Amino acid sequence: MNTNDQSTLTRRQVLATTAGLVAITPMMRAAASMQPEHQGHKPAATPPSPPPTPPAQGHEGHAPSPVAAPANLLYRPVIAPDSPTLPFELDNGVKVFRLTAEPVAREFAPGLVVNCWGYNGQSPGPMIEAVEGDRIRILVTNNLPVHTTVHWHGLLLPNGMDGVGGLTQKHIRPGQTFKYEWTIRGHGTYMYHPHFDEMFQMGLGMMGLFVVHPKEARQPAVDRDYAILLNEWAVAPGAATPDPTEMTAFNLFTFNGRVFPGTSPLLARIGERVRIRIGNLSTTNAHPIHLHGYSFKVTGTDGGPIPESAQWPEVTVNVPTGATRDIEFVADNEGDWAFHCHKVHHLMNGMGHNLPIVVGIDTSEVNERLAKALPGAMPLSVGMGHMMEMGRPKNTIGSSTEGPFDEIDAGGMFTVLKVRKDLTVGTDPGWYEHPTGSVAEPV
Ligand SMILES: [Cu+2]
Repeated sequence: MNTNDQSTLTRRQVLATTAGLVAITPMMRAAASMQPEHQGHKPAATPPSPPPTPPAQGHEGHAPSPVAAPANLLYRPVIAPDSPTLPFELDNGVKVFRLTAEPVAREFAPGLVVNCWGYNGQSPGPMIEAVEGDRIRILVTNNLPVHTTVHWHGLLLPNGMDGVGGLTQKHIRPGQTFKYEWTIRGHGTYMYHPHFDEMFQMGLGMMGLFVVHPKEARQPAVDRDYAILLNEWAVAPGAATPDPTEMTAFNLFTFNGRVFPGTSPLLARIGERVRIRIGNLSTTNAHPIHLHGYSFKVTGTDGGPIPESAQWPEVTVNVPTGATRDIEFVADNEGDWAFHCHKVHHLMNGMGHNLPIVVGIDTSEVNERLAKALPGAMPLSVGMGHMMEMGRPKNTIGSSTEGPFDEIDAGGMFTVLKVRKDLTVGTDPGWYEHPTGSVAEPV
């Protein structure tokens, strides 16, 4: 299915899932097709999943409010690449969101599908987007075989809405629906996740982004507002279910539940101001996220906006687990710029961990014996050609992708910021065409 078909399907889903409560405007149509979508989510066969939620909306100009409601709904929608935004209904001025906790199958990239737990057929769950001062109601239905709760991470709320199982509320038992309702204070980039058996439930992928816009747009206003949730997973080669008891040896690292080359690019036109919101709910690791070609400023955390006088320039922002960071820059440097975690193991897709280093050693005899004992095993010293002959365990992918010049040696937490003079709405511009004489070459 190509990108355009996806956009059409998506708009139909918007209409179907919101059943007349939300008017779809021409601006929203343009916006919905702005960012190419991978749509990797595959709802599990059992239990039945709700209809797929629509993808994040785009941002060609200030999108008018999708709902006939107060003027404070005017905001530039955030795009969470490869992940949808949760639609809502209005009930007497209260924004009503619905989350269903359930098992889901998530395609991390073509050839790699992982059995997760998540919300509304997604891992991460759909992004919740609201405005400071909103009265919100979130109805959480538990379609898991175990108890759960939802904690609204970083949000300033009444204690009884904080979602800590046993401490501030009863557990949500299988089949039950709980109501969380409060008036939003503060604004920024937040997250949500269970606060019952966190190790198990978050290790299987239960988490999502929660963005709150200020009542008055922050200045300088941004033209593009992206959001990415970081997670790490332990999925044994050949398996499809993560091991949530793993504490250190993770082998898959995702941006919004996708690994490179499955991650969508971030797009910007020359001169646009770009914000990228980065949240981390990994089990253990902080992720130092690095952007090439730019100096940016960290403008906010899940504690709120950082005053301009306290911002300093960076090219890498470390995002601890249980924290968010907003970065901003003006896209004034054309090209295809790598955007990735700087822990080098987090740029690999599941292969090569915990193997002895055998560079420089003649391993031919060892390899033959290993191949007999462990068919499909892949010693580190084999070349790419040899690797293809041996094949790889099922449900695993490599960490190299054909690029415009040579193979790109990356997987995991990696994507590309594509900055262009011109962009066609809804279309990936392809690889950057460098001006003659501007590329490093042999002499
Ligand atoms: Cu990392």
